[in-house]
Amino acid sequence: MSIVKDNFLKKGFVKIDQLFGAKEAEKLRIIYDQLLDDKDKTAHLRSDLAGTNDAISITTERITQIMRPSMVAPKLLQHIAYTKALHHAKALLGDDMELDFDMLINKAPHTDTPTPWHQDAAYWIDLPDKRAVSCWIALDNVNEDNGCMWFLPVQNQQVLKHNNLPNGGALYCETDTTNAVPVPLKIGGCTFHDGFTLHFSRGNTTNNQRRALIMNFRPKKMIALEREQGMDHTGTRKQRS
Ligand SMILES: O=C(O)CCC(=O)C(=O)O
Repeated sequence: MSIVKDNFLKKGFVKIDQLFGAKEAEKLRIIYDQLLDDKDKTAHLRSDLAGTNDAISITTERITQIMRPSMVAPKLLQHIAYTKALHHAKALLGDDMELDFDMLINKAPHTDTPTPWHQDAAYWIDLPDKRAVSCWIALDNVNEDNGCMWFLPVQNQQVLKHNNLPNGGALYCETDTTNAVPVPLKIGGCTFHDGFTLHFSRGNTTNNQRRALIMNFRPKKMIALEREQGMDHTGTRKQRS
Protein backbone atom coordinates (compact mmCIF):
# COMPACT_ATOMS: atom_id res chain seq x y z
CA MET A 1 0.00 0.00 0.00
CA SER A 2 1.31 3.51 -0.76
CA ILE A 3 2.29 5.79 2.14
CA VAL A 4 -0.38 8.25 1.03
CA LYS A 5 -3.14 5.63 1.23
CA ASP A 6 -1.79 4.22 4.47
CA ASN A 7 -1.84 7.70 6.06
CA PHE A 8 -5.30 8.42 4.77
CA LEU A 9 -6.72 5.17 6.11
CA LYS A 10 -5.01 5.55 9.49
CA LYS A 11 -5.69 9.24 10.14
CA GLY A 12 -8.60 10.16 7.87
CA PHE A 13 -6.61 12.81 6.00
CA VAL A 14 -3.48 13.13 3.95
CA LYS A 15 -1.51 15.94 2.31
CA ILE A 16 -0.26 16.04 -1.29
CA ASP A 17 2.38 18.76 -1.62
CA GLN A 18 1.68 19.54 -5.26
CA LEU A 19 -1.33 18.35 -7.25
CA PHE A 20 -0.43 20.76 -10.09
CA GLY A 21 1.87 23.68 -10.74
CA ALA A 22 1.61 27.47 -10.64
CA LYS A 23 0.55 27.91 -14.29
CA GLU A 24 -2.32 25.49 -13.86
CA ALA A 25 -3.31 27.21 -10.62
CA GLU A 26 -3.46 30.57 -12.40
CA LYS A 27 -5.90 29.15 -14.99
CA LEU A 28 -8.18 28.04 -12.15
CA ARG A 29 -7.87 31.34 -10.30
CA ILE A 30 -9.11 33.25 -13.37
CA ILE A 31 -12.31 31.18 -13.51
CA TYR A 32 -12.61 31.27 -9.71
CA ASP A 33 -12.42 35.06 -9.56
CA GLN A 34 -15.01 35.40 -12.34
CA LEU A 35 -17.37 33.22 -10.32
CA LEU A 36 -16.73 35.21 -7.13
CA ASP A 37 -17.44 38.47 -8.99
CA ASP A 38 -20.58 37.22 -10.71
CA LYS A 39 -23.17 37.37 -7.96
CA ASP A 40 -26.06 37.06 -10.43
CA LYS A 41 -25.04 33.83 -12.11
CA THR A 42 -23.98 32.21 -8.83
CA ALA A 43 -26.85 33.53 -6.67
CA HIS A 44 -28.72 30.19 -6.45
CA LEU A 45 -25.57 28.30 -5.42
CA ARG A 46 -23.97 30.90 -3.19
CA SER A 47 -24.09 31.51 0.54
CA ASP A 48 -22.08 32.73 3.50
CA LEU A 49 -20.97 29.93 5.83
CA ALA A 50 -20.80 32.54 8.59
CA GLY A 51 -24.59 32.97 8.38
CA THR A 52 -26.44 36.15 7.58
CA ASN A 53 -27.84 37.41 10.83
CA ASP A 54 -26.03 40.65 11.49
CA ALA A 55 -25.13 44.06 10.07
CA ILE A 56 -21.79 42.91 8.62
CA SER A 57 -23.43 40.22 6.50
CA ILE A 58 -25.41 42.85 4.56
CA THR A 59 -22.23 44.27 3.07
CA THR A 60 -19.59 41.55 3.48
CA GLU A 61 -19.42 37.87 2.64
CA ARG A 62 -17.08 36.39 5.22
CA ILE A 63 -16.91 32.78 4.07
CA THR A 64 -18.18 32.63 0.50
CA GLN A 65 -19.32 29.19 -0.52
CA ILE A 66 -20.37 28.48 -4.11
CA MET A 67 -21.74 24.97 -4.56
CA ARG A 68 -21.32 23.09 -7.85
CA PRO A 69 -19.31 25.91 -9.55
CA SER A 70 -18.78 23.66 -12.58
CA MET A 71 -22.53 23.94 -13.30
CA VAL A 72 -21.97 27.66 -13.95
CA ALA A 73 -18.47 27.31 -15.45
CA PRO A 74 -18.32 23.83 -17.08
CA LYS A 75 -14.79 24.52 -18.34
CA LEU A 76 -13.63 23.89 -14.77
CA LEU A 77 -14.20 20.18 -15.42
CA GLN A 78 -11.60 20.24 -18.21
CA HIS A 79 -8.92 21.40 -15.79
CA ILE A 80 -6.25 18.90 -14.82
CA ALA A 81 -7.18 19.41 -11.14
CA TYR A 82 -10.32 17.33 -11.63
CA THR A 83 -8.52 14.47 -13.41
CA LYS A 84 -5.72 14.37 -10.85
CA ALA A 85 -8.00 14.57 -7.83
CA LEU A 86 -10.17 11.75 -9.21
CA HIS A 87 -7.07 9.65 -9.78
CA HIS A 88 -6.06 10.03 -6.12
CA ALA A 89 -9.63 9.46 -4.89
CA LYS A 90 -9.71 6.14 -6.76
CA ALA A 91 -6.34 5.15 -5.35
CA LEU A 92 -7.54 5.96 -1.82
CA LEU A 93 -11.04 4.48 -1.80
CA GLY A 94 -11.54 2.38 -4.95
CA ASP A 95 -12.02 2.49 -8.71
CA ASP A 96 -15.74 3.17 -8.41
CA MET A 97 -15.14 6.70 -7.05
CA GLU A 98 -16.65 9.52 -9.12
CA LEU A 99 -17.06 13.26 -8.66
CA ASP A 100 -20.20 13.89 -6.62
CA PHE A 101 -19.92 17.68 -6.36
CA ASP A 102 -17.44 20.52 -6.35
CA MET A 103 -17.48 23.78 -4.38
CA LEU A 104 -15.51 26.97 -3.84
CA ILE A 105 -14.85 28.35 -0.39
CA ASN A 106 -13.24 31.76 -0.28
CA LYS A 107 -12.14 33.75 2.73
CA ALA A 108 -11.76 37.38 1.74
CA PRO A 109 -8.96 39.51 3.33
CA HIS A 110 -9.45 40.43 7.00
CA THR A 111 -12.80 38.64 7.31
CA ASP A 112 -11.34 36.78 10.29
CA THR A 113 -14.13 34.17 10.49
CA PRO A 114 -13.36 30.55 11.34
CA THR A 115 -15.09 27.67 9.59
CA PRO A 116 -16.28 25.74 12.65
CA TRP A 117 -15.33 22.14 13.49
CA HIS A 118 -17.52 19.69 11.61
CA GLN A 119 -17.68 16.41 9.73
CA ASP A 120 -18.79 16.61 6.11
CA ALA A 121 -20.95 13.51 6.60
CA ALA A 122 -23.25 15.60 8.83
CA TYR A 123 -24.33 17.50 5.69
CA TRP A 124 -25.14 14.35 3.74
CA ILE A 125 -27.93 11.81 3.66
CA ASP A 126 -27.13 8.44 5.19
CA LEU A 127 -26.00 6.05 2.46
CA PRO A 128 -25.30 2.30 2.68
CA ASP A 129 -21.78 2.68 1.31
CA LYS A 130 -20.09 5.35 3.42
CA ARG A 131 -16.90 5.78 1.42
CA ALA A 132 -16.40 9.46 0.57
CA VAL A 133 -13.38 11.69 0.23
CA SER A 134 -12.94 15.43 -0.26
CA CYS A 135 -10.01 17.02 -1.99
CA TRP A 136 -9.29 20.55 -0.70
CA ILE A 137 -7.03 22.41 -3.11
CA ALA A 138 -5.16 25.60 -2.21
CA LEU A 139 -5.22 28.28 -4.92
CA ASP A 140 -3.27 30.61 -2.62
CA ASN A 141 -0.50 29.70 -0.23
CA VAL A 142 -2.36 28.82 2.96
CA ASN A 143 -1.22 28.91 6.57
CA GLU A 144 -2.74 29.34 10.01
CA ASP A 145 -3.20 33.11 9.48
CA ASN A 146 -5.31 32.98 6.35
CA GLY A 147 -7.25 29.80 7.06
CA CYS A 148 -5.44 26.58 6.19
CA MET A 149 -7.26 23.40 7.07
CA TRP A 150 -6.90 21.73 10.50
CA PHE A 151 -7.76 18.09 11.01
CA LEU A 152 -8.35 15.75 13.92
CA PRO A 153 -7.15 12.21 13.31
CA VAL A 154 -10.33 10.20 12.69
CA GLN A 155 -11.66 8.11 15.58
CA ASN A 156 -14.60 6.19 14.15
CA GLN A 157 -17.29 6.33 11.51
CA GLN A 158 -19.87 8.08 13.69
CA VAL A 159 -21.46 11.39 12.85
CA LEU A 160 -21.48 13.62 15.93
CA LYS A 161 -24.41 15.85 16.78
CA HIS A 162 -24.13 19.06 14.75
CA ASN A 163 -26.01 22.37 14.89
CA ASN A 164 -26.35 25.19 12.35
CA LEU A 165 -24.76 28.57 12.99
CA PRO A 166 -27.68 31.05 13.12
CA ASN A 167 -29.53 31.96 9.91
CA GLY A 168 -28.28 29.36 7.52
CA GLY A 169 -24.63 29.29 8.59
CA ALA A 170 -22.29 26.30 8.62
CA LEU A 171 -22.84 23.17 10.68
CA TYR A 172 -20.67 22.83 13.76
CA CYS A 173 -20.10 20.37 16.57
CA GLU A 174 -18.42 20.40 19.97
CA THR A 175 -15.27 18.31 20.13
CA ASP A 176 -11.94 18.01 21.90
CA THR A 177 -9.42 19.64 19.56
CA THR A 178 -6.26 18.94 21.59
CA ASN A 179 -4.77 16.75 18.85
CA ALA A 180 -5.73 18.99 15.93
CA VAL A 181 -3.12 19.38 13.20
CA PRO A 182 -2.81 22.43 10.89
CA VAL A 183 -1.90 21.67 7.29
CA PRO A 184 -0.28 24.66 5.54
CA LEU A 185 -0.06 24.27 1.75
CA LYS A 186 1.59 25.96 -1.20
CA ILE A 187 -0.46 26.94 -4.26
CA GLY A 188 -1.55 23.76 -6.06
CA GLY A 189 -1.10 21.61 -2.95
CA CYS A 190 -4.06 19.75 -1.51
CA THR A 191 -5.40 17.56 1.25
CA PHE A 192 -7.76 14.61 1.03
CA HIS A 193 -10.07 14.01 3.96
CA ASP A 194 -12.64 11.36 4.73
CA GLY A 195 -16.31 12.30 5.19
CA PHE A 196 -16.09 11.46 8.91
CA THR A 197 -12.88 13.41 9.59
CA LEU A 198 -13.35 16.45 11.82
CA HIS A 199 -11.92 19.64 10.32
CA PHE A 200 -11.89 23.40 10.75
CA SER A 201 -10.09 26.49 9.52
CA ARG A 202 -9.24 29.75 11.25
CA GLY A 203 -10.32 33.10 9.83
CA ASN A 204 -8.32 35.05 7.28
CA THR A 205 -6.50 37.90 9.03
CA THR A 206 -4.21 38.73 6.08
CA ASN A 207 -4.36 41.23 3.21
CA ASN A 208 -4.98 38.53 0.58
CA GLN A 209 -7.71 36.12 -0.46
CA ARG A 210 -7.74 32.52 0.71
CA ARG A 211 -9.17 30.65 -2.24
CA ALA A 212 -9.91 26.92 -2.04
CA LEU A 213 -11.44 24.62 -4.64
CA ILE A 214 -12.97 21.48 -3.16
CA MET A 215 -14.14 18.29 -4.85
CA ASN A 216 -16.02 15.45 -3.27
CA PHE A 217 -15.86 11.89 -4.51
CA ARG A 218 -17.97 8.85 -3.63
CA PRO A 219 -19.01 5.58 -5.25
CA LYS A 220 -20.90 6.00 -8.52
CA LYS A 221 -23.82 3.93 -7.19
CA MET A 222 -24.14 6.14 -4.10
CA ILE A 223 -24.23 9.27 -6.26
CA ALA A 224 -27.11 7.69 -8.20
CA LEU A 225 -28.89 6.94 -4.89
CA GLU A 226 -28.42 10.54 -3.74
CA ARG A 227 -29.79 11.95 -6.97
CA GLU A 228 -32.83 9.62 -6.73
CA GLN A 229 -33.51 11.23 -3.35
CA GLY A 230 -33.12 14.73 -4.74
CA MET A 231 -29.71 15.31 -3.15
CA ASP A 232 -27.51 17.18 -5.60
CA HIS A 233 -25.61 19.42 -3.13
CA THR A 234 -27.24 22.63 -4.29
CA GLY A 235 -29.87 23.00 -1.54
CA THR A 236 -29.98 24.60 1.90
CA ARG A 237 -27.55 23.57 4.63
CA LYS A 238 -28.85 21.36 7.38
CA GLN A 239 -27.83 18.34 9.42
CA ARG A 240 -28.99 15.30 7.45
CA SER A 241 -27.35 12.34 9.15
O1 LIG B 1 -12.33 25.97 3.45
C1 LIG B 1 -12.75 25.90 4.61
O2 LIG B 1 -12.58 26.79 5.44
C2 LIG B 1 -13.52 24.71 5.06
C3 LIG B 1 -13.56 23.62 4.06
C4 LIG B 1 -14.42 22.48 4.43
O3 LIG B 1 -15.06 22.46 5.44
C5 LIG B 1 -14.46 21.32 3.55
O4 LIG B 1 -13.79 21.30 2.51
O5 LIG B 1 -15.17 20.35 3.87
